[in-house]
Formats: sequence, C-alpha cells, structure tokens
Amino acid sequence: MQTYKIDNMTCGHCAGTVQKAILTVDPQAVVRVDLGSREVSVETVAAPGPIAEALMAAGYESRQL
Ligand SMILES: [Cu+2]
Repeated sequence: MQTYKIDNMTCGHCAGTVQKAILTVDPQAVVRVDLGSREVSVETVAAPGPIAEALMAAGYESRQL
C-alpha cells in the first residue's frame, strides 16, 4: 500500500478530484482519503511515479509517506 500526504487537499471536492486522478492511473485502485490528516492511502499495482504525476496534473502536490 502507498500513502501520500497532500497538504492542499482540504475539502470533499479536493478528495473527489484526488480520487479521480488516482483512478485514471489505475481504475482498479482502492483509494482511501483521510481529510483530517490530509493523507491518501492507495492499494494499487501502479508505480508511485505516475500517481504523483496525475495528482500534480490535477493541482495537488503529494509526498509519499
Ligand atoms: Cu477542496
């Protein structure tokens, strides 16, 4: 499992956008968003690089934990 910290993921809209961005990389990914800690955990076969790029393209800078 991969976990990302996304500091500017602040509301439900952000969470939806983040989730969608990850699913474009791996439609089978299981994405769990924790708005309180601004962390996203992802169960996926995809590599972290493409996920980080998709998040960046959606406007969210991420840091893998
Ligand atoms: Cu938001």
